[in-house]
This record gives sequence, C-alpha cells and structure tokens, in this order.
Amino acid sequence: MGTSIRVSAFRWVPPFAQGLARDFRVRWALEEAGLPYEERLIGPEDQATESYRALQPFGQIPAIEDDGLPLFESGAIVLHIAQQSDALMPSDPARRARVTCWAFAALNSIEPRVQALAEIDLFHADAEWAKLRRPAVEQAAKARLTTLAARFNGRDYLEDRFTAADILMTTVLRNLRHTDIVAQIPPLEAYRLRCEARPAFQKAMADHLAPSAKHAPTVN
Ligand SMILES: N[C@@H](CCC(=O)N[C@@H](CS)C(=O)NCC(=O)O)C(=O)O
Repeated sequence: MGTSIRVSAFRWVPPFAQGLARDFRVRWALEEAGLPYEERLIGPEDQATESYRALQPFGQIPAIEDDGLPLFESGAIVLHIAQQSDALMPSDPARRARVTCWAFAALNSIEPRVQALAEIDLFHADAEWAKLRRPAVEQAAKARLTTLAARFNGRDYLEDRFTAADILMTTVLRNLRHTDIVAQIPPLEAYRLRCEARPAFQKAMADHLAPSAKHAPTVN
C-alpha cells in the first residue's frame, strides 16, 4: 500500500464545475478509505507540460501519484483506492467483480447519456442544433436512468452495501444537478441523497470546494 498519495485538481474551476470536477470522486474514495493525501493544484499553464502529461496523458484532472506510481482516469483511480480498502470493495473475488461491473456501468452505460445532456445544457444551450437535438438526448438519459432506478427496488446501494461503484454512480448522477431529472425518479433521488449524506462525501466536498474559493478570480 502506498505511503503517500498526491491528487491533482484545478486550482480554480468555474461555478458550474464546482462540486462536479472529477478530482472529487478521488477525494471521496480516499476519505471513505481513510487514506490521507496531498493536493497537487494545477492551472491551464500546467496541463500541456511534459511533467504533467507524464501523469495524465490528456492534461486533464484528476491524476494521482501513489507512492510514486502515476495513475489517471478517475474510474481507474477509484478502483485502485478501493483495492486498498474493505470500506470500498469486499475482498471476495466474486463480489469484487460485481463492484467492477457497476463501476463500468456508471462510467460506460450511464455517464455518456448524462454527459451528452449536460454538455448541451452547459455549453451549447443557445445553439440551434442543440435545441433540435436536446429532446432526444433527454429522453435517452431518462430512459437509462429509469432502468437504473429498478436496481434500488429493495436495495440501498448498487450491491448489498456501499462500495466504490456508488461513488462513481453518485457523481455521475450529480452531473444532472442543473435539471430535475433525478428528482423526478424517486428511488434514484433517494439513493443520491443517501450517498451524499455520508460523512466522507461531506468532508471530500469541503476539500474539493476550498481551492476554488481561495483562488477565485478577482472581478475588476
Ligand atoms: N475520463 C476522465 C475525464 C477527466 C476530465 O474530463 N477532466 C476534466 C475536469 S472534470 C478536465 O480536466 N477538463 C479540462 C480539459 O479537458 O482540458 C476521467 O474520468 O478522469
């Protein structure tokens, strides 16, 4: 197990991304696992540097260095942390494989549809093509989320207890916070709120928001 973990995050993100930027997933996992970490705060000037690209080939956040081991992709990082902590991943191989299924489901079956809608709303809302495309994108996201909600019939979490997959799924659902889509699906809303009520979520969120508050650009 690594003795020192460093997590990259942006020094400042605009309000629409505060609470959503993906370093949060990693911070939350580390809090649940009880693993201390340091921040490596970066800005746009760092993203294309050779030293940062050695950590994150696309210049994005997050990346971590775990005792010198560079890792990127928030899903891979969360699963790596989970392997070090029973709080996030059971030790039984079959149960681990189930958690991995749900981690990929969050990132590969749910996130693309959620992200497609969020990108239209946050970046292209006024474009004519976006107005034409949005209804179908919204419908596709809602359909996938309604199917997901059935998973919570008689279950509080994706598996029989909270795991790393719930961190990924909750953070994916949060990308629709500018809409009432999740709130309109009561089992999903209850699941989101249940996960967000965890002390580790709260602590990680405070630590995620702090740099943007500290480094907010001054208005002239
Ligand atoms: N698939 C990557 C996506 C990472 C990502 O999109 N990071 C965003 C912030 S949440 C970023 O760094 N954006 C700036 C950029 O792409 O230049 C992951 O999950 O780690």
